[in-house]
Amino acid sequence: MKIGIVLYPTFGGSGVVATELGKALARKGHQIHFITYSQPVRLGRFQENIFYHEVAVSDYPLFEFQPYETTLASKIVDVVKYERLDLLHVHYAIPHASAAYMAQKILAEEGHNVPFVTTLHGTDITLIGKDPSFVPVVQFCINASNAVTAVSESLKADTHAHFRIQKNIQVVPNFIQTEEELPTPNPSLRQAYADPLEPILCHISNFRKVKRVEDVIRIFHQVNQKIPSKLLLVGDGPDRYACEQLCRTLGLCDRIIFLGKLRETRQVLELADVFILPSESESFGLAALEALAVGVPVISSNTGGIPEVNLEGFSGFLSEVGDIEGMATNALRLLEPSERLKFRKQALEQAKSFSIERIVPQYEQIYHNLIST
Ligand code: GMT
Repeated sequence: MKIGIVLYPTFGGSGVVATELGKALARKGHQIHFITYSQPVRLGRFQENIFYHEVAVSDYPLFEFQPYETTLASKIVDVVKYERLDLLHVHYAIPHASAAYMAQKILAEEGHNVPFVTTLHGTDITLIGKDPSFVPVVQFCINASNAVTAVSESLKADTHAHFRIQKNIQVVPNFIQTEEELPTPNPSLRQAYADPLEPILCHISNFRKVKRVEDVIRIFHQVNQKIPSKLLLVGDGPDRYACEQLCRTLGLCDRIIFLGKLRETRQVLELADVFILPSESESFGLAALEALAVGVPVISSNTGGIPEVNLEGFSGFLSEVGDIEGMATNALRLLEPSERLKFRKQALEQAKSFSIERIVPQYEQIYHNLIST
């Protein structure tokens, strides 16, 4: 099939999932056309069957706000028409579903029929989407999509709670490449960040309020008082400054390492003993799944779709949002020498239920159903 994937090219989970999906489909022989405003961070190396179409927004002084959605819709029309795409798969409803809808109508006028699948990722529904200034368009576009998927049962339920949806929403969870065996961390890299007996805790996010990164630091503070450890923080965003301040206040500057944004996180995750995800809201928690896939158990909140990914007492532990004490106690449980290997193996086992081989065919089936009707 020839598939157009519309996505955010950034470090956010929706862009990562869309890019990894496109790469996996390309390996299976489909022709993939990524459409977005800059090169997706996970696109990486040159790969057969992959094409990237950049949406360049002109900077006209007349516009106080440049009309990205209009430019995107025009680009989609162009790519569908000249690359003869069979279908579109848009990731994140705003504004990708409405741009796809507009493109579909324009193409229909010219005799091209192109169905589009909308995948809901989370903040497009739970944070931004339900903002009254977006509701009519988001609701309309979800219903107008030819197929709709959500990345967790929790997100599906949230979508029904916030919008009047007539369309069937199919849950297709996010996925990950898993290996048979647990990886061995690169010893010289580990040595660069921690002494041999010091555990490494890790957190990866966009440092937005919803991620509660200050909780990560407070949890780490308690763990570090019992077992001297290191904390690796990956990512950047609005709360980074406050987090750096908190490290200074708690006297943890020599224990916490801010690595900033990284295109590939696997090598860092491989160094970790525990991953912390205390989010306020999370439709899925892709970062937690990426940790599990390298055998790193997860300490998380029990919000949104996280319990579908992190299984209590198996791949890690879950607590109420804001329960710093509980999360610190659970992290210490995972660091017990007698527990470590068991949880590492269970983490990997849990990740395998989201393996790329299991999930990608579910999207292919949706595509087949659409183009054969
Ligand atoms: O994590 C974020 O805030 C970024 C956001 C995005 O749209 O890229 O992530 C959402 O989609 C990811 C991929 O499906 C999910 O794993 C995240 O849980 C979800 N984020 C939230 O719901 C806050």
